[in-house]
Amino acid sequence: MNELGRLEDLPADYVQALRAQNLVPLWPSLRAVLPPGQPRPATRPTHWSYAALRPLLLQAGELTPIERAERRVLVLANPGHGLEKMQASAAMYLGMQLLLPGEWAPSHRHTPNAVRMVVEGEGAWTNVDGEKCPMRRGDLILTPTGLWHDHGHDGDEPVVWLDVLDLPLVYYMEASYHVDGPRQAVKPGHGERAWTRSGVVPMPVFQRSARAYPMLRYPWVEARAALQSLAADQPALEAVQVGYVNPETGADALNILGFYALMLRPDQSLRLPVRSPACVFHLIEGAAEARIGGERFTLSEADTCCAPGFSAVTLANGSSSEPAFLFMADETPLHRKLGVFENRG
Ligand code: 1HN
Repeated sequence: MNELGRLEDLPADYVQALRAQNLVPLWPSLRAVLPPGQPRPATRPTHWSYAALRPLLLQAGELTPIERAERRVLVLANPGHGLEKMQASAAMYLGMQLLLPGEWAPSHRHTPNAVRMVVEGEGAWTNVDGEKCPMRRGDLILTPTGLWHDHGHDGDEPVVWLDVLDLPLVYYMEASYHVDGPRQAVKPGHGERAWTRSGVVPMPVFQRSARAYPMLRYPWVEARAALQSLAADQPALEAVQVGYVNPETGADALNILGFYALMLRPDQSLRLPVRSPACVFHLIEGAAEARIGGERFTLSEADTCCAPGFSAVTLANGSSSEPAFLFMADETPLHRKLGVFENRG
């Protein structure tokens, strides 16, 4: 591979003449935008400890009333992108959101897609498109692009959840905006209970649902039971993993990011394939260790970490008696749609 000419090799007045015409020579930057063999991600393997962030999030509850925050969130920012960019990876945003008893986070809708993974507390709900979704630990709740949503809390303890959004991508595309709206009424007649049995879908008078996002809440009790059934049914199966899908189409639950739950058997160590999308791991239950590239993170419950694309990842259960359960989010649907998805095994 030839060494390419540098900007400093060019006469300063020539570079100035180019700049005056809004022109830039490609060759000094060609290797940076097309590195050899594989990308050089800005995303760094990063670990966010829940024990460390929880008191800071509760402190935000004292410092900033919900009316002054709209959404009271501490963003899990990847230092590789610069903290102010609020990115976990190229396409993923992560935040821990706190709602206190009696609080209400007002109704709005926006172009980025969001999901909530509930971390702790009872009594909160989110209303998405008129569906009042109870928020319980481990539940995954979709807030697809364009749907109205607000959050309320009828319980008596703080509720915390992890938000995952495709905000960095949608913002980069200059397609990110929001609209405020009035409090949304609860519409009767739809809810995840109609879709919780795999293989059968609601079909009133021979019609399938026409809704783009028929199922908004994926209860943890169901996903956890599915993982345990899968593990029991296939004792030799290494990757005990389920994906969150649209139950009408079988496609990914959302268009841009993918969501999965994984069970590690006691003492299990699982090497994941090296793939192009970045991936986020959040420990719902148990104890685990994540080895990402050369880094090693010990995950306690509610801890979150991220792996850049093209990195080697091994997940290990830290317990010899109990399974560990992880929630994962990644950029696979985006990479597949763009035709840049790679699995290098
Ligand atoms: C948002 O609307 C929520 O509705 C949470 O709870 C986090 C981060 C960036 C932009 C919009 C919410 C968000 C967000």
